[in-house]
Amino acid sequence: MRPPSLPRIPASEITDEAVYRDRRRLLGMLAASPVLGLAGCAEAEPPPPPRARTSTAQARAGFSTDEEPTRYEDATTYNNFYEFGTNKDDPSRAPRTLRTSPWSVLVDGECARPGTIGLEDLLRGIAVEERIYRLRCVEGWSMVIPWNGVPLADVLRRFEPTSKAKYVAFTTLADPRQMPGIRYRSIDWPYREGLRIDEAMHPLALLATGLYGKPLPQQNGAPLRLVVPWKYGFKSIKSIVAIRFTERMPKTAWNELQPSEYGFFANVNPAVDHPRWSQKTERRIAGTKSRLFAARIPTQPFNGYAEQVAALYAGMDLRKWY
Ligand SMILES: Nc1nc2c(c(=O)[nH]1)N[C@H]1C(S)=C(S)[C@@H](COP(=O)(O)O)O[C@H]1N2
Ligand SMILES: [Mo]
Repeated sequence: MRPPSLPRIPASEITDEAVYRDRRRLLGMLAASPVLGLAGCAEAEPPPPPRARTSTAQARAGFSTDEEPTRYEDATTYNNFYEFGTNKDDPSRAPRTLRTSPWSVLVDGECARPGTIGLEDLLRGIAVEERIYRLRCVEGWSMVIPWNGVPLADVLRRFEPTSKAKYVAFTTLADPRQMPGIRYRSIDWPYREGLRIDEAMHPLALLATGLYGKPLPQQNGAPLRLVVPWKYGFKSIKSIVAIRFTERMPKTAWNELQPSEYGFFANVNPAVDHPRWSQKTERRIAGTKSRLFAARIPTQPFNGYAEQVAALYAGMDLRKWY
């Protein structure tokens, strides 16, 4: 029986806990039987993006939401960063072992100016902006986080991608001495993500260096992480050490692990449920009340950024390309 002093945990929270425990258990199952992970085998390439591009002139103002932000404390203690463990509080409780300075990023592939570049040089001359974005995790919870960062497009253009650059692949550091979670073969390290080039060049896509006006803490992906607010959170890869322009769709960590559950595109879509749970609603962790009492709210197509990004997917079947 539950001791009377403990608060009752709302059903919404239980569902959410169950979901991420389930997601984590999947990793254990897959690790035990490597064959399962290959179940989804090679898919056909998706159709090319539509010609009509979202114009860069589209106002950058108005990108930030005025919804109630998440507390700094919640955004920095309730994290997914499996390199530091699979519990939500593992990344923030882990010793500060990640060496974030000096930090360099290898940029290569289909571009005219490949090379390894220090973080300061990578960002030099690009104004840091604040963007208050919704972050929707595939597990069914969300936050509103004020990020500081630079448009991804401004950084990518420095390397002069060629006409063969159809995708951009990103890689996280995978150093067992700096990241205690790496010794568990949960994910096939290093964590990898990718975007189609037009997605990467979209003005909403941000390379974040900070949140709430402070440098990124280790648990949020210091010193450099992606933020793609219209996609499920797993696309927003942390602690990036490599960026590659590719002609083919790159392999990505969660998609490789379970392709039927985690698509390459992973656009937030309340109409397409995860095979094991609904995506129609989300638990919004925001404001001053405990996250145990977070409100359940409807999930919006493209996480509320449809006006800005829906054109990128014109003519694409979003049920097929989830
Ligand atoms: N390298 C790496 N990047 C990652 C993850 C991870 O485990 N490893 N988790 C992803 C997931 S599932 C989410 S929801 C977001 C969470 O970002 P936050 O902890 O800053 O809120 O980071 C994403 N980026
Ligand atoms: Mo996530």
